[in-house]
Amino acid sequence: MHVIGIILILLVVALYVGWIYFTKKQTGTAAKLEKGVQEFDIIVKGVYSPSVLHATAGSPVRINFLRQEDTDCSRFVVFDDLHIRKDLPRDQKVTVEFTPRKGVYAFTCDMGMYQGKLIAD
Ligand SMILES: [Cu+2]
Repeated sequence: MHVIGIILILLVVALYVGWIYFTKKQTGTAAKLEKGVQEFDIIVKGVYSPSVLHATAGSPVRINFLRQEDTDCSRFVVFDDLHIRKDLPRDQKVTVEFTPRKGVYAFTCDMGMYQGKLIAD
């Protein structure tokens, strides 16, 4: 009986630690606040960096993309759920603005090779 109790306690602790680890991994890069707008700067070069953004739902977000490469792959950034597709000319800041609801907003290049997401909660 004692053994089962100890196993149960260990299981609960393991689940708790796993949950903390999981939610921490999901957190992503925090915004800098500019007059109430949650602002992010993303460099597009081989990947989106940062690629995971963490925002507060219900307040506006501004994502600034700066593409520092010539490869055609990353020429466009697409937010499928929002029906946003933007051209990213090299070395020009391109801004995407929206107000997220609670959820995850994925963004990719046209072919889905570059991947990023904004998590709003
Ligand atoms: Cu691509």
